Amino acid sequence: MTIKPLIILPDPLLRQVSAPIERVDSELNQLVDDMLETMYDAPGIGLAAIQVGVPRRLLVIDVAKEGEERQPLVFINPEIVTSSEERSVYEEGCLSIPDYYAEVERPAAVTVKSIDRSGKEQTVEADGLLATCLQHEIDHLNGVLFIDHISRLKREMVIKRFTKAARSKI
Ligand code: GNR
Ligand code: NI
Repeated sequence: MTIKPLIILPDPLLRQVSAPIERVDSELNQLVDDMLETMYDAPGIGLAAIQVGVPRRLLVIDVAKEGEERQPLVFINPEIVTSSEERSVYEEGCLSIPDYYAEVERPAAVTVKSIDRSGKEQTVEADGLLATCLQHEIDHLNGVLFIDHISRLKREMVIKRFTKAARSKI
């Protein structure tokens, strides 16, 4: 298992649309293990493959509370099949936009169809933090970031700040 470096805003990779996974094999499961280790190390409650530079439709999530047993979830080629009319607001953050947080409104509950790490189809009905996290991660697979759901002024300020920071690191 390896902790992989995280892709940070404004890296254009974060805007790439990830491609479907064609084979669930041991190589893919190696990537899943690396992503879980990277997520736990960060620490974060979710991670999309593109955040470690791999443009494939794969994400991992663990929304277990601190001190509770780990509950790693793996979603391959996930699709939202239903979204609730009800909305909920969470303060979101993103490992690719470190130390920036903002409230985002999304459907309060979603049903997500995907493949698990053994290659089996799974359907997960999620609400609460898991529903928000699933939508945040599936957005990543489509090149969408949580700052795309806030005001344009705030978004442009964040992008400007990270662009300046990246420039000063070269
Ligand atoms: O660690 C994370 N926390 C979080 C909090 C609220 C809503 C979404 C998230 S996902 C984020 C990790 C991440 O960037 N995943 O892409
Ligand atoms: Ni994120």
